[in-house]
Amino acid sequence: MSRYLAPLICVVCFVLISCGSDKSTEVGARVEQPSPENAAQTPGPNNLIDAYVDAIDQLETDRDASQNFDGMVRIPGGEFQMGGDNDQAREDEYPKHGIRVRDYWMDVHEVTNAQYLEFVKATGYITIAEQEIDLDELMKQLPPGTPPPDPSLLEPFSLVFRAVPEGQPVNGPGDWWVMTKGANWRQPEGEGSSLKGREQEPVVHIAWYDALAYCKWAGKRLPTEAEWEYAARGGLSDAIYPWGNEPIDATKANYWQGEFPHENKGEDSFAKLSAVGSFAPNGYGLHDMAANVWEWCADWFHYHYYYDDQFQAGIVDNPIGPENSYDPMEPSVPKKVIRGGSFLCNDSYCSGYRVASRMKSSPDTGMEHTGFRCVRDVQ
Ligand SMILES: [Ca+2]
Ligand SMILES: [Ca+2]
Repeated sequence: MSRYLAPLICVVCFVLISCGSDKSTEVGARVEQPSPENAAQTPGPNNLIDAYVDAIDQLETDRDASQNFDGMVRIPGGEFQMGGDNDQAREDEYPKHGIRVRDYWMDVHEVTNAQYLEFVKATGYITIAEQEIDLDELMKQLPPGTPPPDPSLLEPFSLVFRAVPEGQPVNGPGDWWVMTKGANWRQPEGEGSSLKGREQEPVVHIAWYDALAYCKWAGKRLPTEAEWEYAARGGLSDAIYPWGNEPIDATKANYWQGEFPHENKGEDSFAKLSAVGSFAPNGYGLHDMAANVWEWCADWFHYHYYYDDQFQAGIVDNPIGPENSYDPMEPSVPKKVIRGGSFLCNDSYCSGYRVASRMKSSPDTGMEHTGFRCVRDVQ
């Protein structure tokens, strides 16, 4: 769900949901227009996107941070087959196709609250979830004549998970995602919550632009989707999970045990986030490539991207994703790729912790289950 579309649901009786676009991995790159197949329907908060990009442009890369390789591992480049490996794979994971990536450095952990705090202290950066909704921009997206929404709907908010009581009907994500005032990376569950004792948990409620801002300061970038999957596979060929083909269990990752979205048994000791590195690393020394939090990638999400002609012609070097976004579930909303699953995933719902599993989200929207990790080019 896009941040600017969530309040609309409260104002008018039509549902517009989800997220935004840019194939370039260059920090601060402008968001491109959506594909022709959805352009006519795409709402255009372009002034807002300009503001997000300008905020990133104004950040300076920190000299010390940009030379710090602590907590990173060099991923040896190579070839692999990208795409689905078992019958849980969804249509957008096919066809499998050959990819070659160069060497790169990657964070061994998801970016933590402590790391993001260091960035914010150094720069004064304010995340999107901490900002009020701009009434003028919101009104541009409403039908002419629509009365302004109640001012309370313009207050900063983010989306927080709430389990659905047993017996209550479930229609979709709107049943368990709650617009929560005051929820942001500093207050993950909203007003009254804090980061005390949670410094080593992954930072959440981070929009794609907020992740990009951190990357610029740290002299890093977001991984491409191909780099992310290559790294998640940890040197294994055609395996389902970062650890191989053994089914997931409570010793392997922080995911959801029980019936989603009703009962989380917490057999892995974590009902929500776990401190990064609480589970064993994969073959490249990377922790939590399966679950804990979804991780932003640089690429636009396009449902049919794997059918791109370039992939049919042979092995492709270092792909950077499609030029446009397309999600058939929400064609009006451009989205970026997120990978790896979260503490909310289980086999009955999304199995997002499979290395090939693809998901997507609006780049202006942070959520309680979405964070990121960074990569850096080898010089
Ligand atoms: Ca768990
Ligand atoms: Ca993860």
